[in-house]
Amino acid sequence: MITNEVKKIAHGIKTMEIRGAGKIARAAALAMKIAAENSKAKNAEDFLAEMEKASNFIESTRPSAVSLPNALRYVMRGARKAEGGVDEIREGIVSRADEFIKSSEEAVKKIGEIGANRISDGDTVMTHCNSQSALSVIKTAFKQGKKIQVYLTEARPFYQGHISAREILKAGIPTTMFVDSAVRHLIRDVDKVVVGADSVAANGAVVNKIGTSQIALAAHEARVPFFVAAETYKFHPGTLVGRLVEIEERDPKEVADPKNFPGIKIRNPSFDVTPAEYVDLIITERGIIPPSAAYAIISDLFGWEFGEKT
Ligand code: RUB
Repeated sequence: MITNEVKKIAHGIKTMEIRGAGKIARAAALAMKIAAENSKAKNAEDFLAEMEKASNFIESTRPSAVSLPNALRYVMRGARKAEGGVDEIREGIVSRADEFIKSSEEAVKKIGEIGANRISDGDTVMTHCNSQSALSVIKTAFKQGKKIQVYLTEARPFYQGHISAREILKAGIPTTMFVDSAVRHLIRDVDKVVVGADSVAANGAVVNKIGTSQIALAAHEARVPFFVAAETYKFHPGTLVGRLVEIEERDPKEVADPKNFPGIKIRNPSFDVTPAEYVDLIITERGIIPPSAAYAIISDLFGWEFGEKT
């Protein structure tokens, strides 16, 4: 049932109070759990129809992070696999939602441990936007005693860089922030770049916060290793059958009020695509992979999808 609490979560994702692909996915799983627990459906068919409706409603909030539909499908699979009536299906949904939330939190931690092995003492690490997985790598390396510093962008127009700055400073890591357009100028001071991902395509291309592909380009030119920290639920099954990741365009007012520029058209793409050739490696909870292994991850993890509902 789409309760007020479910609506609140969906609204939170849409307005970016809840943001970042991992947090969005966990919030979606929680919303499904709440929807299942509050359903008044009397039979399995009605219950499943209600859950499908809730899932579609939550999925419609933001289009670029595949972690959202992947989390919803993971939870809904619990319902489809359950045998019996409403109670059994409800239990299937609730347990899969709990399982997703727990394992996705563990994945972020694991990515930190694995990724930290690629950070050296004395490194200056650049990051962009606010990615829990990328920050997990940075914070874990620092906790291991590596004397690192962080360079980070503001991430205009939404300034998620400010969120990262506060988080990194709280961890006690020396931090320098600059405008997004300073990346090419400052990349010469950087040893490694670590960013997160909203979606990873079968060809190894990475969708992440707008500006990521420019950083990758600058890093490539300056021979600075470019790492992507991404849980496997950020890999996009649809890309295996030729679907494209939709790039969200947000309200132009986040950039500037069009009223102040009569006649202007303002665009606000929120994500961009970094081609695989600019990505040195992807740090997943299953280990470090080259972007060319994205196909194998997707077919291994999501192969079942193509025999079922995609
Ligand atoms: C957030 C963003 C993050 C990824 C990964 O964009 O691009 O880099 O979502 O984050 P937005 P995480 O602020 O528009 O949601 O590693 O936390 O899942």
